[in-house]
Amino acid sequence: MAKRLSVIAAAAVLALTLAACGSSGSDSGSINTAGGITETTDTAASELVIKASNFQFDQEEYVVKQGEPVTIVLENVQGVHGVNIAGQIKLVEGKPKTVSFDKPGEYQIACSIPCGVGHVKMVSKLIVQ
Ligand SMILES: [Cu+2]
Repeated sequence: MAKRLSVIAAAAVLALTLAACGSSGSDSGSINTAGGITETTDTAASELVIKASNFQFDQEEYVVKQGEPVTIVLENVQGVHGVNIAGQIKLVEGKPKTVSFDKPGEYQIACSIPCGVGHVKMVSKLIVQ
């Protein structure tokens, strides 16, 4: 009986998870995230290319302008890495994201894919001016 109940519970959790996924995949317009980063579909955006290798990003600091849409592109020069900006924007190679930053400040860029022994050292800074 206990086993049967846990199967039902697992099915319920799965159903909830799938429902949540289905409702969050909006690609049109802007999505406001909690910390002042807005995801946008603006086609006039400039490009910020972040190159990743084992185990670092190609710059310690990347600078963008407040309020200007920028398409963040990840290029894996060596290894397989991902980009996580302050836990708010995550992207991988081949799937750039266009965002704008609502206010000046600094955000941490970290690797989002456990890539090996140097993974935790893969940290850079994004400065919004
Ligand atoms: Cu990595």
